[in-house]
Amino acid sequence: MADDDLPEDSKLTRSKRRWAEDGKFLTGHRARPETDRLPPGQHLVRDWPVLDLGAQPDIAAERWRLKVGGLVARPVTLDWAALMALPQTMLRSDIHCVTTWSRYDNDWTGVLTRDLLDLVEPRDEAAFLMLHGYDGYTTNVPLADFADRQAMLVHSWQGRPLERAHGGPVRLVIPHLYFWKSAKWLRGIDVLGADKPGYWEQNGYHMRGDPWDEERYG
Ligand SMILES: Nc1nc2c(c(=O)[nH]1)N[C@H]1C(S)=C(S)[C@@H](COP(=O)(O)O)O[C@H]1N2
Ligand SMILES: [Mo]
Repeated sequence: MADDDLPEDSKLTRSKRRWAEDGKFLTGHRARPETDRLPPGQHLVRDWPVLDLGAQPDIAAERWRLKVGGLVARPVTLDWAALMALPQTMLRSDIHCVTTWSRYDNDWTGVLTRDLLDLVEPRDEAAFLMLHGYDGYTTNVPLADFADRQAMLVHSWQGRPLERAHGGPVRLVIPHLYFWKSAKWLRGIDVLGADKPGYWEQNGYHMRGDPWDEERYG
């Protein structure tokens, strides 16, 4: 059946298929044996360290907004109710921080970045994103990494609301990249055609940050 015959609500399916054909979602995910679970140079911790620029914004869920704009067909500003109205997903994943700690088996609840992308529909030229936190933090990420199957906008951890210190009410989690890419207190996403460095990237950190390739510094 030709694309033109599809009903209007199949537009998203169509754009997903197109992205798949373009290889936009091919992030090089490899199935890793358990012995490869810990990336090189990392050690395991059981607690969950807090790392940020020092100011932890106090954003009540009712006041929280996420503005998504740039190279998208449908820019949106989500509030808490709109986020909760999107499909909710639970995923377990590991954290790898560039300061060498890793933490296994974090149970996250939230919205898959793919479900957000379905809503805003990135344009063909879209290739990178800049993520903005309420504390002024920024970090850049390729669209393909943001769209990874395990990446999500998270509001709960181990079944409880995400603590303010860890980026509550809503943070990003991109488990296959170093944790500095996972912006806390998420308030904005700019979809861009070209890459540009965020806060840590301007200070020498790697533009992509793959832990298995030890992309720590640029
Ligand atoms: N908004 C915001 N997000 C941020 C940061 C920050 O300073 N501000 N720090 C990053 C860094 S360097 C790390 S290691 C993780 C730490 O998250 P955690 O405090 O929940 O462990 O958040 C990342 N996201
Ligand atoms: Mo970090």
